[in-house]
Amino acid sequence: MPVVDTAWEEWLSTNVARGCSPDSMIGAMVQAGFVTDAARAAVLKAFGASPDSPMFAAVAATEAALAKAAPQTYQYDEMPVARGNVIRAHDRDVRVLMRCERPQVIVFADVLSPDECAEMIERSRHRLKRSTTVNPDTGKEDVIRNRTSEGIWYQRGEDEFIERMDRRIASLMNWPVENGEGLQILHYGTTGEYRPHFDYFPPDQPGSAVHTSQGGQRVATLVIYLNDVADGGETIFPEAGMSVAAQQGGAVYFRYMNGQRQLDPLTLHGGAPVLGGDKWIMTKWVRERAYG
Ligand code: PD2
Ligand code: ZN
Repeated sequence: MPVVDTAWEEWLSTNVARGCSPDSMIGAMVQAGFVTDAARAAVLKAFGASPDSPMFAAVAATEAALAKAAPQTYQYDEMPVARGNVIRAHDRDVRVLMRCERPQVIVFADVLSPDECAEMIERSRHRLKRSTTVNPDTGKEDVIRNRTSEGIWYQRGEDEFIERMDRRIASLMNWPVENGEGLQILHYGTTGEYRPHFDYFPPDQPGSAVHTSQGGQRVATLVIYLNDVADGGETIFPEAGMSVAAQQGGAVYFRYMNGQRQLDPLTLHGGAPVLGGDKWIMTKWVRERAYG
């Protein structure tokens, strides 16, 4: 980090004499690597401004306006998921295949056994109905073209089998089981897809309030693949240039809300069109607080 040495002192006095504004000089020093506090102090000293002078107040006002106007960049804080290559998740060892820091994505293998995947599919097959998405204006569930799949919801802890799945997933995500929504099963036939979207409820859209009133915002998702997809059907992250192939029992985790409640736009994601065979997934969304 630079310091205010004789060369910087000369630069400061020259720029004061040239009639430069304090804001432009502070900006130039920050660009050169100074922290804002140090740059501000050096510039105001060069102008001979005392803390109660109008120049002090004017600089503070400009900084406040800039901070408000600038889009806040998402700060990547620590993920809750445990470190290591194998994670003990409640009753099962889950293998980690890949971790990405920006956006925060983890790919797992063996979250469910082949028998558990088959059981989930068989339980769901006869209960399917066409999936809906949330209309951002009204907050109501709409059947729309963006999501060509059929799905059902299971209540959290609905029976012993579902409860075991809920507990394993909560342990893997390292997030309280009470903060999870009920599991959702989705089935896509050939050509079925889910166009890119965010799983969080956009804060600037009126329909979101209905959904966040209970449990708050969604913070992370786990998509578990219940079958091998013959062709296509990857989970895609277009902003990150990444895709995850659907492999039975495997899963993709992604986290989009940090501890400061910022939301990560790099988690834009979708389900690519299924080109051969069909695709079954089980999704868990988790909230900030207890849900349901
Ligand atoms: O089916 C998928 O891979 C997928 C893609 C994007 C699922 C979801 N989102 C979801 O359930 O939110
Ligand atoms: Zn999604």
